[in-house]
Amino acid sequence: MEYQTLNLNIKKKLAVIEFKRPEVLNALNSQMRAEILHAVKISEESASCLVITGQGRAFCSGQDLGDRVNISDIDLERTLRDEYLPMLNAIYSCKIPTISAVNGVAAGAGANLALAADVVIATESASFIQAFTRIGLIPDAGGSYFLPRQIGAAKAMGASLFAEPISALEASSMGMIWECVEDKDFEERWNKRALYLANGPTQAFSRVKTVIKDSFNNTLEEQLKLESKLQGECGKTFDFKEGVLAFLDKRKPKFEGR
Ligand code: LHQ
Repeated sequence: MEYQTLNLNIKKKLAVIEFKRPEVLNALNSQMRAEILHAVKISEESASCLVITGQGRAFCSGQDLGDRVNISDIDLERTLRDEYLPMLNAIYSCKIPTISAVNGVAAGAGANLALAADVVIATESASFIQAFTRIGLIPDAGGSYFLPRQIGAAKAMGASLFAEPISALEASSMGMIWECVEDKDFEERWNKRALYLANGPTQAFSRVKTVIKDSFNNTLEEQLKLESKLQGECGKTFDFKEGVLAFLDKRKPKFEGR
């Protein structure tokens, strides 16, 4: 598939999706949603880690509000159900670790798309805006799911009602994202993190995702059973043996993802 709204670059087990509509701060239109869905699926099949980032000064400004004619005709329920839902599900349920490298402002559905990834790394000058109520809407694109889980109901409520920009530093200290990095170090940092994940014990990484995400729906007993099952599977991998041998030999492990 030839993409119009993004670049997909897959090299050495690392897939990078870069949004490329900088003139509208990488706002999401219908085509872009379809292309993101496609690119995530391809990445999942061909790489061991996926990074999502934006070209220019923004990560993503959410729904494309540019088309005045279409915006008044738009069927929000259908758009969310048929276009946003599959795209967000693909990111959230992606089998390989995902990183949102938030290079600038992330607003509305753009903020929540970022939060759908496993790890969010933001540059110091980036910000997150639950912009929805500014235009008379509620948080969508998973915002009402991710925010209470990540920052608790009180902060989720304030972020949604006031729709104020939350700086990357604040987002990091309130637990919305993994880390905020100085602008000058940003690209090097996310690349380093992504390569670490792409070349690590990927069998364990995929099970880390399952065990953390499923914990929200499980009792302690169910969770302990799930840990036992998945740890049993990890115990049978090459990477487990390699990890232990490397520890005993006092050397760096050479993981193979099997
Ligand atoms: C844009 C956009 C944009 C088009 C900047 N669209 N052009 C789901 C289902 C269906 C429908 C409804 O919504 C949803 C979910 C949502 O995502 S709702 C929330 C939609 N997003 C927003 O409300 C955010 C709108 N953008 C902004 O508030 C600002 O642009 C932010 C705060 C992101 C950045 O502000 P500035 O740094 O001051 O930049 P700017 O506003 O000057 O924007 C630069 C250009 O980008 C400008 O175009 P121009 O031709 O004047 O240079 C904007 O019109 C354009 N742009 N966001 N979402």
